[in-house]
Amino acid sequence: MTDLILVLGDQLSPDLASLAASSPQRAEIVMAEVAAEARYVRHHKKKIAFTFAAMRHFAEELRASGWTVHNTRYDPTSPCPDLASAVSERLEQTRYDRLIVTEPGEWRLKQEMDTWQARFGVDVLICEDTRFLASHGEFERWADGRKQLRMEYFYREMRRRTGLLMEGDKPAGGKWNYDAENRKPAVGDLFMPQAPRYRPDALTREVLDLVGTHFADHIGQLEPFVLAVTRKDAEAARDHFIARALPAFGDYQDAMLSGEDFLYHSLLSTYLNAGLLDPLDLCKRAEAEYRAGRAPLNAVEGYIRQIIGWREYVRGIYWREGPDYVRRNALGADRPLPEFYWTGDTDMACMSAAIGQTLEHGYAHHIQRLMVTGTFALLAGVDPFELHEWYLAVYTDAYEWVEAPNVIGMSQFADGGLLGSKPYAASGAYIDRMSDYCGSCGYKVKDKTGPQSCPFNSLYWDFLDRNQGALRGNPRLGPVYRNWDRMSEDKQDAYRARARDVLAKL
Ligand code: FAD
Ligand code: DLZ
Ligand code: SF4
Repeated sequence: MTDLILVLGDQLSPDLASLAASSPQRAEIVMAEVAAEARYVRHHKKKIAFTFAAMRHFAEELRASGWTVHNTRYDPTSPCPDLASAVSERLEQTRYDRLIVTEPGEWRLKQEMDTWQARFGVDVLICEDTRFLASHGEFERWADGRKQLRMEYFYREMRRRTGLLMEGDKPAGGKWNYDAENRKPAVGDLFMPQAPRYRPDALTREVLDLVGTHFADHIGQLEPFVLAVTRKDAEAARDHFIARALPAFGDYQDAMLSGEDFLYHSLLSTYLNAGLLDPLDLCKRAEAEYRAGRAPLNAVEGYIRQIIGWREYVRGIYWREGPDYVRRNALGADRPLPEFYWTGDTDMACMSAAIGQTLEHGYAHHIQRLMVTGTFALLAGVDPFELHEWYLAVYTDAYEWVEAPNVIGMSQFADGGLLGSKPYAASGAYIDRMSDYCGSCGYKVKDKTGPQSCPFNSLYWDFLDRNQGALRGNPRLGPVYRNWDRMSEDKQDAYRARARDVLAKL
């Protein structure tokens, strides 16, 4: 046998570059469920179960296509607790001329793999991950020499390159971006799409038993487990979204509603990131709905922008900025992450809802991640690295390449404004406008200060006050600081005092 191909838990794609670099006649595949990957953060139980179950089903899929696959199942007493030892064990058992991998999605593994050729004494071929639309080189060429790396301009390049929603060289409908139409608050409605549920088969049940036994110390609820773990079911989830939710995706993209954990979101990031779905194929299917008159342009453009725009752009930033990106802390925030992020046990209705559903499903949608749990941590001055580890652990779609720029950059402004021109700081009024949470909250969103006032209100001004050195010169915050300056000293002190109380209770 000439080649050994290592396939990782988020590389479950038949057209993976490392598979295309060899063939079933020349290569064997190794896949390994290992403690190091399952435990490097306290991953949600559903995330571990999803990964192991999807890996096992993919191993079957590969075998059916003629590949020989060695997939080692998780065993807490295994002498191979990490990927390197799993590879090394195979190299000891059989002579291979080459080890082939597709580059991983995190710096820590990439740096390790760069040492493998010397360490194992075998040629190592690390293939670029062609499942993304923009290669590293293409992103670098776009970014080099620009003063600001604005997602919007990158996105337009991607529209031109893919031809998605283009009429010749013009954007469909005459505008590139229909975001302004996508900020409607939602109202409960009996006909809202229900998230699809997939019944675990025997292979998945074995994994659920294993995770229940060996990862009881990890966070989150394991059951009910209804995620798709096969390509076929992930494709059914994709078709369900396109038929049921896509037409209203745009209108309610930023909305939050008590008891409705998914609204009109696609719930497909977990499948996209693990390789069960192909991003370009998904976007083409969404575009076809617009062309057929079944979904409006604001919905389809908004959806496609998230995928060929944001998803590709944050990945470009992650690899461009290097392994220390996750340690950036431009605002010097150092508060420990409040314990209630791990339990959901807080009187703030918005935080309790976002964290509660995160612990239940391993899922919260974008505005909950950005404007609820993210904004609260930003305002409270939570250490961005601790927060990053939380986001990486709790979401079933989380890998550093996509999680870190969203947390360190977009949500916490810890990279000093690479991703966003100003921090996503907001008072309770934003959450009140976009959700129905405040109606059932013990705090009063209209109260600015005082013991019942919404914590977001005083923390907002306290955050701006505390961070004047870093933020006052930001042109987009000029009007906000002018409002602060116009306030009486008594009012400013009342905000500071209430913020002190809130922070002391954390
Ligand atoms: P939809 O609302 O249906 O969006 C469609 C798709 O667009 C998603 O499936 C996703 O693939 C892509 N997308 C949308 N927004 C982004 C974005 N900002 N960055 C990258 N892709 C995007 N996304 C992850 O995939 N993994 C993460 O670990 C992750 N962490 C995040 C942390 C924070 C603080 C924030 C603000 C956002 C994070 N996101 C992350 C982006 C986004 O919240 C999720 O992609 C989305 O909520 C997934 O749910 P969905 O599939 O229903 O998305
Ligand atoms: C997330 C995850 C988990 C929980 N377990 C494994 C595993 O046991 N084996 C494996 O190959 N991959 C796993 N993964 C996904 C990896 O962590 C992921 O490939 C890296 O973080 C790079 O993106
Ligand atoms: Fe959240 Fe404040 Fe509204 Fe309560 S009042 S739900 S804390 S925004």
